[in-house]
Amino acid sequence: MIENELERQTTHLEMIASENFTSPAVMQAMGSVFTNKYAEGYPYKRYYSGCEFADQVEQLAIDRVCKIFGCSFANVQPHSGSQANGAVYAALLQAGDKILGMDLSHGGHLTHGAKPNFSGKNYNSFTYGVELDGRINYDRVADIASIVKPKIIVCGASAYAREIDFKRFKEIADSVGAILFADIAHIAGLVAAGEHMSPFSYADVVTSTTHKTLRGPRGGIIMTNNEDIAKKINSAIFPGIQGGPLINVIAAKAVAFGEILKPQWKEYAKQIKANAETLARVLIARGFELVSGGTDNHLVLLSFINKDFSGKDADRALENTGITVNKNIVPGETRSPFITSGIRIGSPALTTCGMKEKEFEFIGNKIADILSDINNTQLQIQIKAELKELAQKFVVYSKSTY
Ligand code: DSN
Repeated sequence: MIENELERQTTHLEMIASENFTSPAVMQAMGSVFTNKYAEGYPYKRYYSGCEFADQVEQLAIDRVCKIFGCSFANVQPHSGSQANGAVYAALLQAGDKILGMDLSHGGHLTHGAKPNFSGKNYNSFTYGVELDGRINYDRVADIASIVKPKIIVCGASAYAREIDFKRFKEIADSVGAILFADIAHIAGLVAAGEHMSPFSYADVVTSTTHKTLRGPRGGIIMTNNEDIAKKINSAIFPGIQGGPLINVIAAKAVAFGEILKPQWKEYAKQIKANAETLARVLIARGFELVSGGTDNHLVLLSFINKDFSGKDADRALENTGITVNKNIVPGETRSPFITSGIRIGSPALTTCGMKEKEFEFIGNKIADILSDINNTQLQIQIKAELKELAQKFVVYSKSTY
């Protein structure tokens, strides 16, 4: 099954906006002997013996991530982005407190207060969204905040193609005395390179996953410049909601952070944006509708709200040709979350493979060909062969990579 997955990853075009290809060094660290070690606690303050190397590796990950983002405190133990967000709430809120986050159907995340999620069950959650133009209207967010008076405002998104104005969010948070919490899971790799506004001068606390644009192992991180918040976050993660940290994953985070600190990272982040922009330009030129009319970051959100096929249909047609994306709810959605009226397409993984504007222009035109004649299975078979050839020219892993 692992060999089959390797084959799938090297013969398909990976365009899920939240996925990426880690380096073999990151995978080696994840598969290292650190997987055997229990290390409850924090560096140099553990509950088990034999942690001297676990201490060094966790401290290295902390030091590197603080250097990347220019922040003072980091917790690198969250097993995922959801655990990181859960720890922020546990550290700073009481059950029933009000939180204000971006609506899931407008591009927010489950953990930003969606009702089926713990964040919507344990806390009194309210939402803001995007306007008909697909963009956040900050004046409207300010109005909602002034009525709700939340204890925390969450900014950050999973399916929003435009730059997030953290400065404006801080003004809104200050106007109602709220804590500002930025979840930069999707854009962290761009922030690291200065290719997206940084939240660190504005937000009280910042979380991210480590496996999206940061191109590390699956996991989460929490960062802040506030010592008091940092102490509460550490207690919320352990012993609050997690047990033993995954030191092998923390070692892999340290490797990934080391890669981000290299000068090539800036080029990678710039290319992610250039590739997404190329994709947006081609799809618009071919008559497709993009939520917000374009992109400032690593993704485009294609809307079929005015078409007679759904996000699910588009997802399946693209999968038939070897392009992996995900169906996605769009603003003003009329179909169910299992069907949807959109697809989200991202550039980070194929940019890691070395693809540039030329390849994204080619792929954008193929996507347009497929979606313009969505039931033409003959065409899908023909395009699949062309795209497989392209994918195999840009593989990042060899047969011996597991
Ligand atoms: N599942 C992630 C994404 O695809 O954006 C969010 O956690």
